[in-house]
Amino acid sequence: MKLYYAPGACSIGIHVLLEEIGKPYETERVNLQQGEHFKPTFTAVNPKSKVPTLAKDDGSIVTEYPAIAYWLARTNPFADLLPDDIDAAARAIELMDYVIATMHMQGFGRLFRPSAFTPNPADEDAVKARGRDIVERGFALIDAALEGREYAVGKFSIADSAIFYVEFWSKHFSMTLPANCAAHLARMLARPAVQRVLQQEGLA
Ligand SMILES: N[C@@H](CCC(=O)N[C@@H](CS)C(=O)NCC(=O)O)C(=O)O
Repeated sequence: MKLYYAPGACSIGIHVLLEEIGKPYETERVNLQQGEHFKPTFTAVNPKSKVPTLAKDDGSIVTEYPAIAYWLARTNPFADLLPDDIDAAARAIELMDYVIATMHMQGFGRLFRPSAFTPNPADEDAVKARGRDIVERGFALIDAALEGREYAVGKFSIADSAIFYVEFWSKHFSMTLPANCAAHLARMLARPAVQRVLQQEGLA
């Protein structure tokens, strides 16, 4: 199994899941700043030019964070990354999808790359402000979901890996996380798997 990743990108959440599973895997760094993800060696693997991308042992490829996380959880049941209870499992997927589709793609997307959301450079500050609103509203919802819980659905699951990467990103934009999210981030940072990933990605 090989994970294509970029340091500190959303792929960090999948990297954490691989460390939590604990089986051997390879990593290949993709330099997004240098546009490596648009070069033929990478587009031959993932024509969508995105990380995370997972190459399975049989050579087939899985893309899209929720699909990779779900596949890892289902193929490694001993790691207990998705609850057996169907309602709790649906809740974990619901939270993960909200983090990725809304907070990341709509919110942080506007903050990282406002030019992708408007053809007019003069509008970019307004785009960023809208991105910040989406992210802050998202953290308020995640904070409520975490009330009285250490992890999103009680025990650690694929949802926490996604919540972790947006919490981690909040520091780039000097955001103050609401209390339950701040405690969740601290809890995640204390997990040995997360510490190993931060070391491996050069972010410790
Ligand atoms: N919908 C994708 C989003 C992945 C994504 O946006 N990855 C970013 C890094 S955090 C990326 O590869 N960006 C490169 C680009 O868009 O040029 C998923 O769920 O995996």
